[in-house]
Amino acid sequence: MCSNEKHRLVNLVLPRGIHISENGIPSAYNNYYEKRASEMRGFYQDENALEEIISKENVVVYRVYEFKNSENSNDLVYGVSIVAPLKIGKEYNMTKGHFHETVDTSEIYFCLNGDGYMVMETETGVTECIRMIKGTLVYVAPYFAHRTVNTGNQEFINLFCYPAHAGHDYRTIEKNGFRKIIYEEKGEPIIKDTKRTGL
Ligand code: PAN
Ligand code: ZN
Repeated sequence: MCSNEKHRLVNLVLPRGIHISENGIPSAYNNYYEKRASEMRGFYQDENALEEIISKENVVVYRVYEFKNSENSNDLVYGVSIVAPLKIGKEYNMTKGHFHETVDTSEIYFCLNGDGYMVMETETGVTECIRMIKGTLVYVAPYFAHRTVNTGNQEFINLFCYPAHAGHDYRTIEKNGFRKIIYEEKGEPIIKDTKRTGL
């Protein structure tokens, strides 16, 4: 079978161009989700500070707009995540973070706005925290759990793209947390070890 015949046998997904405006919202997407403060219980160090935020106004802490066409390994998922500028006690706001279920898949993030970090670690304790400002590209290598942290005072907006068969394992981080967190000290973000260091 020649290659131009192959596509007739599968459901053909058409190429697509979208526009991402200044506020990060793509002109088209087929999946949207948001996390409110109440869905982040157990993720931040200061539980009381989180409860205070929830009781005042259960704010949206981050939003994700994406295109997901399939879970095929030859396909890509792409979209934008927007992390609100917010501190929970002294800790900067962040995404939950995850390993990919297919743990040897990688991902690209490209910062469109704001100031923050990509916090990454492997199961065995190799850690990397990379500062991201507008224009920074981060390659999240295979085997690295990853989360974005907003250390600035604007929305932290990132474009992401990953293989469609990657899948998400949230359980490991939910249970163990990351080994590094980003805290505010004297008005500056610092990277701190959590109780969970090493293996
Ligand atoms: C991103 C993330 C997105 C939200 O699409 O899913 O930034 O973060 P959480 O998934 O940790 O809630 C990605 O890394 N996908 O693989
Ligand atoms: Zn990911």
